[in-house]
Amino acid sequence: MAAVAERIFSGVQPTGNLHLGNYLGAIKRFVDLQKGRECIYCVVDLHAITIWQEPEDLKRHIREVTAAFIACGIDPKANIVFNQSQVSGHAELAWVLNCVARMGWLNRMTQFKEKAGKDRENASVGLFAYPTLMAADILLYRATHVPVGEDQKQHLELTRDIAQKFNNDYARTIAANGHEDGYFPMTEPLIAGPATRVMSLRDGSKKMSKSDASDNSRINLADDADAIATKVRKAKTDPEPLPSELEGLKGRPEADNLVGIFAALSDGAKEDVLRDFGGAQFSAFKAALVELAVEKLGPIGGEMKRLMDDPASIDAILSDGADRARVIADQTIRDVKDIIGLVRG
Ligand code: AQP
Repeated sequence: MAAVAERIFSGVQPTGNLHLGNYLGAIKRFVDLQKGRECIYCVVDLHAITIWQEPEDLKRHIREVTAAFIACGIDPKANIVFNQSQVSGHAELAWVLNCVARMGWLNRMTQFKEKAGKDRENASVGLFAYPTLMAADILLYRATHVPVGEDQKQHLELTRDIAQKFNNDYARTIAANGHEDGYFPMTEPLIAGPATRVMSLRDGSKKMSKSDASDNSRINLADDADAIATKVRKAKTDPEPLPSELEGLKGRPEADNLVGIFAALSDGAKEDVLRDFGGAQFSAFKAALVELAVEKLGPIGGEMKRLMDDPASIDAILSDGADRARVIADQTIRDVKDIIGLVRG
């Protein structure tokens, strides 16, 4: 079976507090990419349990990410939207890829080092193997492109290394089973735009993150207009007015971050924002940013709440998506078994 010409895959973890970084770095791009392409968007719940999740919270967060996908504009009929644990192929292929990936490769992953912190001995094995599960998510659908934020670049490079090694190790049986040019594609990351790495509103050197202890560090997709306004007004800045040229943002991480957020929310570039606000004080710029953020995010939060009031409908969307994902995934698992020499009934 030949690989499809272009297939998009990406995922978001249901770990709560979906934020502006997740939206601008990932979900907004999922929406833009869906036109005319085959897109598979996954709530990666098996990734979430690599760190402790309260069972009741996890269920709610799985539905919340699904609601966010739909509220942001992803069409679950035209695309495949589902949660990872409903398609067993993810875990099956992850095991195979664990046997392809090398310890040295995983030892270099910076996200594991950041998330495990100093207490590495106490981190779950799943957290260490997280990147091979991510490779499995992508390769299970032989996806050609993956829209992600900047923080996932290293994991995408690893996915390519794993795909390459699999294709090399099994070149003979891949060809014998009728697959030309290797079995897995060399998946391309899609990391573009002015907000591929949205930073904390409290510290311009730290990524905006769900797990930051300070809620004021992030704008949550579920925040109402008042919360958005308060957080933007409290966002850390410096005493200088905004520059008129990109060059002037160098060494000013907080200013750079707010300009990037404005640009992404207005579908423009940082240059456009500086053309309009160069020389302005932060008080004026922040007021305009609040207005824009409320205009763009307010309806998303409202729609998420509406969808969350009907969990049965969300579950039906996930179930339908999983049925359609399984058709592709099962074929890959059959192919992989044939390629690596496992007997199947
Ligand atoms: N700050 C960010 N800027 C741009 N993109 C971001 N993403 C995450 N944070 C930013 C992108 O969002 C997608 C889904 O992320 P995820 O939930 O699967 O995992 P994550 O990257 O671990 O998210 P967080 O918020 O940073 O969670 P914690 O605090 O648990 O570590 C990905 O495409 C990611 O690049």
